[in-house]
Amino acid sequence: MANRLRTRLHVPHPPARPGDRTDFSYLKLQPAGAQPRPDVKLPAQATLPLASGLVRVLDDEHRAVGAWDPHVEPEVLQAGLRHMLLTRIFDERMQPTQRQGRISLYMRPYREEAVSVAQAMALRPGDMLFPSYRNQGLYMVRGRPLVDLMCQLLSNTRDMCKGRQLPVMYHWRQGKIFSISGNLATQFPQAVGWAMAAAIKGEDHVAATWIGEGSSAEGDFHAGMVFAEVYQAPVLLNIVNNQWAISTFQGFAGGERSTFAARGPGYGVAGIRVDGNDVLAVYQASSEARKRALAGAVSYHERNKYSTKNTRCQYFFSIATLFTNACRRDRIRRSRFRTLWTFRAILRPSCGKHTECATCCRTEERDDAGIDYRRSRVYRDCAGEPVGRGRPSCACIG
Ligand SMILES: Cc1ncc(C[n+]2csc(CCOP(=O)(O)OP(=O)(O)O)c2C)c(N)n1
Ligand SMILES: [Mg+2]
Repeated sequence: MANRLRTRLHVPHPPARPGDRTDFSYLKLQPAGAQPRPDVKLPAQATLPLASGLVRVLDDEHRAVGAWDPHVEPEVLQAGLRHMLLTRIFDERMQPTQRQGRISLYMRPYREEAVSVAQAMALRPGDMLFPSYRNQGLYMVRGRPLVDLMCQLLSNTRDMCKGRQLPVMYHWRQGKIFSISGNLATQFPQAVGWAMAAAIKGEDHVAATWIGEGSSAEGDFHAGMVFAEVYQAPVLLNIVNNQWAISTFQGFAGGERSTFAARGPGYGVAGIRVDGNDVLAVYQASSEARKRALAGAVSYHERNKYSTKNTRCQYFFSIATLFTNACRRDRIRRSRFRTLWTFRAILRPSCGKHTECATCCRTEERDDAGIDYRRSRVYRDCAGEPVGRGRPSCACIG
């Protein structure tokens, strides 16, 4: 009896606790250009090396290297940069607005811009998108006016959801962006269902969806994967792994011993793990995933981004994609193109000092759009004085 075996419950241990120095040394990375680019019709089970490795194009000197370099035109790169900066600027205005108490709920796309922007640019306008709350970049690429997103966040009279949804649960029927649900991961089976319907109708469109790595622990994730594989639905399934899921780390979602992308081949869905901070890698992987989706094969794609606290992954197939953003650096800030685009070029000037000044959030469209500011609380300047319609930007700079 002395040698009796006893089971032992394993509870994943987070690499750091609040206040500790963040340590991402547990992440398995690969240098840029290290991954080969196989044919898009590679059998799903043979994609395991892609799903366990990491596709990167931009090296540490910001040079594009390796087989996954999409060799896109400079105009495309500039458009991508503009969309990412617009997303960043939008976020940097909305986050303080939420902290001021003017928005009841807000979720940041901060440092995850490339995930949405690059994939939206690789997709076609007819493709249907099923986002999470951090995919504001999709709206930037598809051209939704910022003022519409702001009004939804502010729950004012021009809220597209008419007050029936929480802030950040945007949608856009004309832009083919499905509404966000507060119940995590519901978009996974919804995207698969849309893709199945598209296949029944013989369309040449795919669906794409994004969930966080924490959400991938939901049952909806597994249901979506099974249906996608069984019916070879033309859908790109992305798991965006930012290493955190409100208070818990990725270990509790099943990311302790293998990558999220590696789940794909187990379902019969091709998987690929991509650096989600690498806009070129995401763009190329998404283009290939789209081709694979339309060809009727299944792929599963993960993106991993780790920066200060955030890493993202995504799945796609031909179905699914899973990307992984895995670069510590913030490429937007370091981009040498950054000087091309400033706040002033995109939004109206702010006072420069008072970053929390609500009127600094005003855009050209706001006055023209005929919004009823009386219902919105965002019409005071940083000194607390009411600002009437037509006043130029922040009262601090007159
Ligand atoms: C079904 C369900 N469970 C729990 C929550 C509460 N919740 C909201 S966001 C979140 C964390 C999600 O983490 P992750 O999927 O990694 O996405 P991230 O916020 O990191 O992008 C949780 C647990 C919810 N909204 N829905
Ligand atoms: Mg997360």
